This record gives sequence, structure tokens and C-alpha cells, in this order.
Amino acid sequence: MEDNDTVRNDHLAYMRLALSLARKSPPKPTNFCVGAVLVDAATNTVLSTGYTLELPGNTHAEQCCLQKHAAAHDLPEEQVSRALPAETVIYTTMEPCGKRSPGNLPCVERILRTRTDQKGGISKVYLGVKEPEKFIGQNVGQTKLREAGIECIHVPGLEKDILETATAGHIKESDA
Ligand code: HJL
Ligand code: ZN
Repeated sequence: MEDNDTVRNDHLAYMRLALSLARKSPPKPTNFCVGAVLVDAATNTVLSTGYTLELPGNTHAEQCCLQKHAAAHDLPEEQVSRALPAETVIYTTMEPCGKRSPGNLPCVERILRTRTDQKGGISKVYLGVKEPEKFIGQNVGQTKLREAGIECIHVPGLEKDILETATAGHIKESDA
């Protein structure tokens, strides 16, 4: 018997959508191409989508998702929680970053910030793969989220495609 959560939301379908978004990200050797989908789990509807470098600047998928949703409600990203339903969740092909290059706020902080007012904000993060230890060593993203009471749930099944897409712009050993 499937639990209610599985009945209401097709996690793999949302992860596939996130992967199709990740494929739109311009490949670059210094980051990962990631896709993200913000979902109202109560009504099973997509609120916003994003992919790495979709918005101007050095933008991450989760960041684009939140910034686009905020902009659609005439809000700055810091106040996006005002436009988030009580059961908001995010699907991302790669676990959110806990650390970024200087001057960029990590996506974990952006997600935690949605929970600072009385309303729920983002309560669950569904992720396709952990971040490979290539740029920042071990990503502390999931640990930070869990410590703050946000559930991090691995959605299995697309790891190979997600990693191939994420590293599309990387220099392969065979090319060196
Ligand atoms: C996630 C993204 C993205 C990454 N991770 N979850 N979503 N690009 O959209 C993580 C990776 C960083 C590099 C370079 N990638 O992006 O650790 O310049 O992209 O801050 O460490 O850091 P910047
Ligand atoms: Zn990030």
C-alpha cells in the first residue's frame, strides 16, 4: 500500500521535469547544470521552475525557481514566503548548495529563509543526487537543512542522466 504522499505526488515525474530543465542550462566547466521545480504539494501543482544560469548572473537552479516565483508576485526574493502555500516543497536534481563562491548566498540559506515567518515555507526537499565532491568537497547542504527540520528525500531512478547532464560542460579525463 502506498502512503498518502506517494498517492498525491508523483515524485519521479517532478524529478523528470527538473531534469528536463537542467538540460536547458548552458554547460560550464566550473559548476553543475541543475534543474528545480517548486511545487504546492497540497494541490499537486507547479508553482515555479528554474535551471542553473537561467536568470542573469551566476544563478543556481533553486535560486531561479524562488526568484521567478517572487517576481511573479511582485516580491523581492527575501519575501517569497509571503507567496508560498503552506505545503510548499522543492524538487531539485542535485542537493541544494550549502556553500558558494564569494558574494553568492547558498541555496540552503535561501530555502531556510522561506521559513522565517509564521507560515510554513519550504518543508521538504526532494533531490535526485548528492553533489559530487568536485568543487567544494563534501556538500553540507543536506545536513544544514535537516538540522533546521527540513526533510531531505532522495528520489531514486534518474541518477545517471542527472549526473551526465550536470557535468555536460566539464572537461572529461578522456579529452585531456
Ligand atoms: C545546485 C545549481 C548548481 C549547483 N548546485 N544544487 N544547483 N549550479 O544550480 C554546485 C557547485 C557550484 C560550484 C561553483 N552547483 O556556482 O558546488 O560559482 O556551482 O557559486 O562550487 O560555485 P558557484
Ligand atoms: Zn545553490
